[in-house]
Amino acid sequence: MGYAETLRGDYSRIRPDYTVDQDWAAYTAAEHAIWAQLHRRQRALAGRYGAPAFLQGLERLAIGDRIPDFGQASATLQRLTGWRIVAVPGLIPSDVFFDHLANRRFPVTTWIRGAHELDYVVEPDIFHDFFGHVPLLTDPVFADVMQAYGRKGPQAIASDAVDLLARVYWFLVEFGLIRTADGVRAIGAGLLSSPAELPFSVDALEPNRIGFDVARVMRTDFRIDAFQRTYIVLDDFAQLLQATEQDFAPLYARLKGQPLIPEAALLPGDRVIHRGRVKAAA
Ligand code: HBI
Ligand code: FE
Repeated sequence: MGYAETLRGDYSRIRPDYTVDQDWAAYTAAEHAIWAQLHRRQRALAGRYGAPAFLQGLERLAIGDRIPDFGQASATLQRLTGWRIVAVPGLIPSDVFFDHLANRRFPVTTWIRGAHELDYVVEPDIFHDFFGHVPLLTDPVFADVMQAYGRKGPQAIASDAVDLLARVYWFLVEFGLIRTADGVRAIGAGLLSSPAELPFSVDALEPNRIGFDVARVMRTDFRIDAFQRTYIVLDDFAQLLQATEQDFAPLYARLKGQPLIPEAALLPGDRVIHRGRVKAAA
């Protein structure tokens, strides 16, 4: 009991699967104005720092200056990748979250942050969930990654390995980068919805950027209250899909109980990726 008591959304109307109605007509003009402000700023930054697949998703979903209607977005997603959006009041239990993803339903929070907290909110709101996460669900390969992640939930719960699995989500789905012909670009929703960390993740000299290795990711510590010290860089989405579809049981057995790699550490086997332009292979 008490799951919702410390959380910010309204959990009084949840169904057994923690979904609610979006009730789009109930958003006020002031709430749409906050969305518009966040959207304009973040779209401009995404044009420079976001991955091409993310930018294409913004266009395909016609994300604009009003709070999106989940029904309309779901119709577009259904057509492109078979996903749909379900409205939730905020954070939901892990097993329920995994089950939605496993069935190609992406939970999006209904409430929007206030004008006094435009730069950062602790819990995900509709701007983070929708602007940050939903565009990449229009990409067929990334859409399969998200379902594969959800399907891993029950085994991770049974093996007491949710923390290992959740680091894949953290380092890739929330804070991931990808190589492009123009240099590294952001794919993570935590980056794409953040005005400060998005440019930092791509341009700053301080953080490590290392090539993707799923065991390395599962063993790496992270912080939730400051910019990341290490970003993981994908070669492409197929690399992540292949990793996420493998059997994690041997990995869990090997990694459980091992100490975490400190968040800023570099290891001998790490593939360090320069933040600048990636040279095409000769
Ligand atoms: N609930 N709404 C919401 N959004 C999340 O990203 C989320 C969640 N519940 C659990 C959760 N994430 C993580 O604990 C899992 O990815 C492990
Ligand atoms: Fe998120």
